[in-house]
Amino acid sequence: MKTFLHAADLGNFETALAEAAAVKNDRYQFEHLGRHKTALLIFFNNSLRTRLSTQKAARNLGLDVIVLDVNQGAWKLETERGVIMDGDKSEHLLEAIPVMASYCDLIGVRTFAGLTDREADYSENILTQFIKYSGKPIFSMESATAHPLQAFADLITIEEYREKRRPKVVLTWAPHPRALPQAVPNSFAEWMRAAEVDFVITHPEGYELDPLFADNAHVEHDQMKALEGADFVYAKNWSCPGVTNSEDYGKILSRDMSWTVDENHMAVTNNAYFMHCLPVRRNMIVSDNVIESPRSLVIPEAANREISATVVLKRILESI
Ligand code: AN0
Ligand code: CP
Repeated sequence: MKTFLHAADLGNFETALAEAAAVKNDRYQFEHLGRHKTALLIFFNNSLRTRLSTQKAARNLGLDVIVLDVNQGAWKLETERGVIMDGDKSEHLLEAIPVMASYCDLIGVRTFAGLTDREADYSENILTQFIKYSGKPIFSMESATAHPLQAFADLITIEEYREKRRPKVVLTWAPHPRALPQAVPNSFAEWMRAAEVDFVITHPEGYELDPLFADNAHVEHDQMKALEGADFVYAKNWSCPGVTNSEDYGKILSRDMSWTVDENHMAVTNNAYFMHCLPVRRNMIVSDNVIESPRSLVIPEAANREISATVVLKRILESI
């Protein structure tokens, strides 16, 4: 594996899930693979889970790890070519990428969507430059449009907890005070469409996800109707993807608190498990009672980030 961005990069899900189960059973069994190799994890944005779980995964594989927080201690980076660099940015990504690549064997990048320029975000303009100019395998740790390490951990979690062969999985939009990227719901939709589940998306009008990720997915705008009989409820806020109206890209179109997942919502499900990638704002996205209930999977889901990252880094190490 040379890049990890889309579900297709992982290949067959059954094989990947079997590998995840094997890794979970003995997470150090591939420790030899990373010997004398270094993973560089570059963060343009904040992180708790991705930062910790990916470092842990790298160590499981015997890798050395370097973590760089670009905004804390490094030079401010210009990312656009042709700019006269007379502002506060001291270094260009076009020099920084090959320099950083010279110290490592594989690179993880966290670079959120700017949410102002749809075309720049959906072309993954920063991650693409890393792929082009580093000469090293690149994996997304949430880039502009996708969060595949999260989606893989979600898939592993659903596989572990499903009580029937083909569970009903509902992705529901929920309100949030700030405009958030579409990366998590994009990847979740992409992965669930390829998984053995009945997948339904529910959101207010105007929040349609990009067909690149959600093409032909079943969308039900009536949230309560969508949740009926659900086995898994996956809540997440996202800003307007600008599919129906590109001028609304990155905007907050709804603050409707009736979408907050509470006990009334869970009551119409098939005693569903509750999922969220975290960090989560309580009583905006989900009520205290639901996130604290025995059916809440948010902690095991986060723990599975170590497993998804171990499988992905293992696959990369096997290819270099
Ligand atoms: C980010 C997002 O919604 O993409 C990260 C989630 C893993 N969330 C926030 O910025 C709150
Ligand atoms: N779920 C997730 O990626 O969390 P962090 O933003 O804390 O890494």
